[in-house]
Amino acid sequence: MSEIRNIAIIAHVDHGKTTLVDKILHQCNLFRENQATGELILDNNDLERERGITILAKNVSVKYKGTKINIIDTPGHADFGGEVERVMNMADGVILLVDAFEGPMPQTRFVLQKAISAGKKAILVINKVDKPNCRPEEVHDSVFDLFFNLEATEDQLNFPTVYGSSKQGWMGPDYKTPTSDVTHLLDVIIANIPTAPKREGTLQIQITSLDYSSFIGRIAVGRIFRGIIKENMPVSVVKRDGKIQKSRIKELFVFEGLGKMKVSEAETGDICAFTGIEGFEIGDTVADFENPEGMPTMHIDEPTMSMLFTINNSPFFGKDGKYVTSRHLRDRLFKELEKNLAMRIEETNSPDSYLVFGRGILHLSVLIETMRREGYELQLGQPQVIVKEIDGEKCEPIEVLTVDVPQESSSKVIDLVTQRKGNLLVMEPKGDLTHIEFEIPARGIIGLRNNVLTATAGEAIMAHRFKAYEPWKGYIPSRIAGVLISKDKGSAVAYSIDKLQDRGKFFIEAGEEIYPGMIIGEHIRPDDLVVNVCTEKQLTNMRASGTDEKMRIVPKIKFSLEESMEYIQWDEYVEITPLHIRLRKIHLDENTRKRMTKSVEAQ
Ligand SMILES: Nc1nc2c(ncn2[C@@H]2O[C@H](COP(=O)(O)OP(=O)(O)OP(=O)(O)O)[C@@H](O)[C@H]2O)c(=O)[nH]1
Ligand SMILES: [Mg+2]
Repeated sequence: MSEIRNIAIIAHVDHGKTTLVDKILHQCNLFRENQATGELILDNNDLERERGITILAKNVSVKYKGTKINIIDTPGHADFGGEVERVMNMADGVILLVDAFEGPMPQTRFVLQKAISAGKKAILVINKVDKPNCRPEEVHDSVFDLFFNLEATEDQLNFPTVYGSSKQGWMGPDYKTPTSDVTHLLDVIIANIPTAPKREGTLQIQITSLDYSSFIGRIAVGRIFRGIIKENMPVSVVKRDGKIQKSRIKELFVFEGLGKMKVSEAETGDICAFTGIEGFEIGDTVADFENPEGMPTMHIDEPTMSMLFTINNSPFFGKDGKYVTSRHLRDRLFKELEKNLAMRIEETNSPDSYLVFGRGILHLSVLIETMRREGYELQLGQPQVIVKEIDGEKCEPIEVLTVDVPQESSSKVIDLVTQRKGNLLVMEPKGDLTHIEFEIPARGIIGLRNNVLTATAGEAIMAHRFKAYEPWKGYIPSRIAGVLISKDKGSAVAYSIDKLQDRGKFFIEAGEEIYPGMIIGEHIRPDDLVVNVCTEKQLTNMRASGTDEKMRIVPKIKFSLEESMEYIQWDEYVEITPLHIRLRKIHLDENTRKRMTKSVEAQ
């Protein structure tokens, strides 16, 4: 039996975790010469590839100098932080990766804190030392301070540091002397991360994550804490509430390379995947059939945000979607619950609408984008943060927000953030940028990114992370600008758009089909304006050609799905179809809208 090391790679978003895991896999010769190996083979679903982010944690495994190293690649985006905390349970140590320019960011702090309090040993990798303006020494010092502030033990403070460039495929002891591969890091892992202990006794595995296959369905994944697991073995499942269910393991797998290998038996310390347990939940312990002993329950993240999902009832419904009924919507959402651990659904008074709870805008937008691609049509209401009553007081989620901007734009950023009840905590130079930290209600962050990017000509780098629930901070101004709303149904005409350009910026272009009540642009003033852009100009007193050439229409503003979700207000929807993302007023009729606004204002 070989030795096993279990290690999780943790970091802020985009610091290079997946690239590093890829390079380790290559190094350990998992790819035959002729095999096509695209970049980032690990980010293997479509959305992960397109966006260049990891959404789900993944297990891989390599053999190095006779030792089996199980590596868990984790997502860096804050919305998926709960996943990182959970899967870290499977590891005895972590690689904390930090970008040699950016240094520790909000999510670095969050994941490191979890690792330290779970007693994990860490290896620091300062990555991206190939970046021209990087500052590895400063970054090393600030990471050391971070360990210290997070109350690391003596042993944890004594972490080894490795420098390198995942992208260039090397890791070494010194950032000024590139090596030719990543073996140095592998050696540091073997030397510093404890061997997975072999505990004898009856079986204990806590189900920590799940894998999903469209053939088999849900596959449980967990680390064998004690004992041995065999295929077809009868087991007892200890549920989170202590209830015991008799069951039987069917197929058993361990991780090998990028995939899973079917085995008849797996030993203590290894990470395995298995089928056969009906209706399992994360945190359940798979234990001995006769004398089951449960393991301590595991913390599972609560949702922080909700959105109304409703069927599409716009005048254009069903034009390009395959699945448009409330039945379709309901079935698809409930199916998602099987594998989306941080999601919840609540029914509403209407059979057409569901409240969907998630961990943030990105968490929900990944689901929505997936549904679009599958052929669904739906509409979304304004995202709402989850407010709680704590000791009789109304409390809301507060986040830590960091913004790195060129110095000349810093005051604009501070203005925008303080308008939304943000509190300035830190402001310091960082390379040729200014690093600013705030505390701000999560409500205030929705829609902020767009404004900050506009104010800084796209140069700001923003990141935020949940801190705590705190007493309600009071009124926060919502979107300042009103919108331009279409009066008519038809095809937008260039001439009419041109005439209205001084009224605002358009979200549509000539030739686009629009309907009454659809939001087609942003008004330069705070109130909404109903406009008609479907009429052709009167050709009679003008020469038809000639004048057209004078039109200079500003290109339309094109929102991403997330930007649309953050843009809309309480009386608006985002309409999602496989081919279009449209914004609209919930009440398409102008008079109904006026009545609604009056009655809301009266309240
Ligand atoms: N210059 C430079 N770029 C790198 C390096 N490592 C990764 N990158 C780039 O950084 C970007 C993010 O890399 P990923 O490996 O996807 O980062 P990640 O940490 O897995 O990101 P998430 O999973 O979304 O948290 C990609 O564009 C990489 O090419 C490096 O050593 N140097
Ligand atoms: Mg990744």
